[in-house]
Amino acid sequence: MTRIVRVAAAQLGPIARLENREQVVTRLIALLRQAAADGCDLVVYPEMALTTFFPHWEVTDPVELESYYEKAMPEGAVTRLFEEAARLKIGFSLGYAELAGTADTPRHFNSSVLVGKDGRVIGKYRKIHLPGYAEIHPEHPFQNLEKMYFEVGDLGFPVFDAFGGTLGMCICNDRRWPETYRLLALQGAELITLGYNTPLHNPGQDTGQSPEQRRFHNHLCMQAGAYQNSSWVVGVAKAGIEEGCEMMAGTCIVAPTGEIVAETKTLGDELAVADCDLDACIPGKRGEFDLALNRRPEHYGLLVEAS
Ligand code: ING
Repeated sequence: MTRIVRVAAAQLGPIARLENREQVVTRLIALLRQAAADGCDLVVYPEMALTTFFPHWEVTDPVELESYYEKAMPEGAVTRLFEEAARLKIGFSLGYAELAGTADTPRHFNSSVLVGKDGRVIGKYRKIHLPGYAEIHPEHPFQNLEKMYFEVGDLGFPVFDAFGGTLGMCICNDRRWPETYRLLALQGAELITLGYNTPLHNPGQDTGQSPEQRRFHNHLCMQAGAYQNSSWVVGVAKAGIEEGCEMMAGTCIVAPTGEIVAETKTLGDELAVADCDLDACIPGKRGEFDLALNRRPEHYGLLVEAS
């Protein structure tokens, strides 16, 4: 019996700074209903899919800053998304800014949850590779202050038994690091969901790459990760001009062969859908990339790491 998961990569256009949760959730539910009509099992939303990407500027008002974080998942208007998903019997992954810890010691993470067809949270991931910097660069047209607004994730790279297979999550900059995919693949990951908010121009870490090179690198890192770990990769953008910052699209679904099998065409709210046969991972996992048989960390010399 094949293990096919019909996946919708649910790209979002810009989320304005003043767009409230009700308005955003209405957009997410519209995509959810479209995916359900297409017979999808799983919808993958972008990184920070509930708010504007506020690390792009210094937020001086503490009340505004606090408003961007979810104190529970779900809470408030977001509950409506969970209820509709359960009604439609469709699962989803959702990126959001998480407030954790206690009132005395609050903690802030760039997180994502995986939710089953029953509307219950299966698992959570907290972004480990935070790009950008922790201090303001006034000379930049916009910032990337993720190191100021978030802690490094403390949950590792967990995998979850769900949708008939083994799934993992990562977030945005994580996709540029081969360790991300390998650590998930070493635990058997067959489908990796990730969302991203990626400017076409990234000051501070800008190495003068052209927009074309940034778009190329976006697909390169996901296709390589999928191929080298024989896993499906679903990469979903928040795209368009968000509060003056031009964000790339490039939303795509990548097969375990590294080939892109579906991608979006616009910069707005749009689905890219594909049937992801989890058994398509097997030839690679039992052949070229049989990690137990062919990978040799004990012979890598001084660079050998724990994993
Ligand atoms: N954004 C970007 C990303 O990794 C970036 C930061 C942009 C890094 C361009 C390098 C080049 O896609 C987030 N949110 O991680």
